[in-house]
Amino acid sequence: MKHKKPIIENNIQNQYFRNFTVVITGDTLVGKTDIVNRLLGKGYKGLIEVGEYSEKRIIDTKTDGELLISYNKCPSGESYVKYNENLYKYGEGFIIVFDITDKNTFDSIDKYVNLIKEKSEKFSLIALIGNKIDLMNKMKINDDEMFQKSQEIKKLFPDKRVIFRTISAKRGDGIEELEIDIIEEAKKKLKREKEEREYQGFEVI
Ligand SMILES: Nc1nc2c(ncn2[C@@H]2O[C@H](COP(=O)(O)OP(=O)(O)OP(=O)(O)O)[C@@H](O)[C@H]2O)c(=O)[nH]1
Ligand SMILES: [Mg+2]
Repeated sequence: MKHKKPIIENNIQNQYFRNFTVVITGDTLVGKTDIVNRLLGKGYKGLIEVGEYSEKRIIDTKTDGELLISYNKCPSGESYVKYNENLYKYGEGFIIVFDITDKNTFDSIDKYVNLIKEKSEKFSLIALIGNKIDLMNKMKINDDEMFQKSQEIKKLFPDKRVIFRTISAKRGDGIEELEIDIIEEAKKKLKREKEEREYQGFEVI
């Protein structure tokens, strides 16, 4: 008869399994920096920050202990193409941001979706995010277009989780919901990898 035995915890291995890498991408000035600030609980700064591309946060969940979520902003500009390709490669959750007041940023979505398709090796979540909903009166994209776009992405990745939300980094609308989506996905990843380890026989004698 087989018995379950607790895994001998290896710190490095454990750290790896408890890390979830989120990549935030989208055109310049759509609000990526402000969204990350919000997700980190830093509030809204309304400033363009330069030179800070990766941030981390430890979340203490009741059931799963500590979970490390890293938020990696894709910097804008030609000189960061290689840097961003690397982020795409390791990204597990993607946030594609567009500005609801700027149609060009919406039209760029396909570019980022294609990059995920080409480069990403292990993602499970895409969050399509329309930012600046506080400027509703200047909205340049209608609800139908946004819905259609999210459906297109879903069709392209039928086995992944694709969500669509409109938010305001300025007011904080929709940030909590977005964070819940990310944490849920990170927890699923932990569960999946634990099951894989069990399947490989690490936990069974
Ligand atoms: N009205 C409004 N303005 C916002 C919102 N989020 C960001 N902004 C403004 O949009 C501008 C750009 O925001 P950033 O967060 O720096 O944009 P970014 O996507 O990080 O831009 P890059 O770093 O150049 O790629 C700033 O002036 C912000 O104040 C929002 O929800 N509502
Ligand atoms: Mg920025």
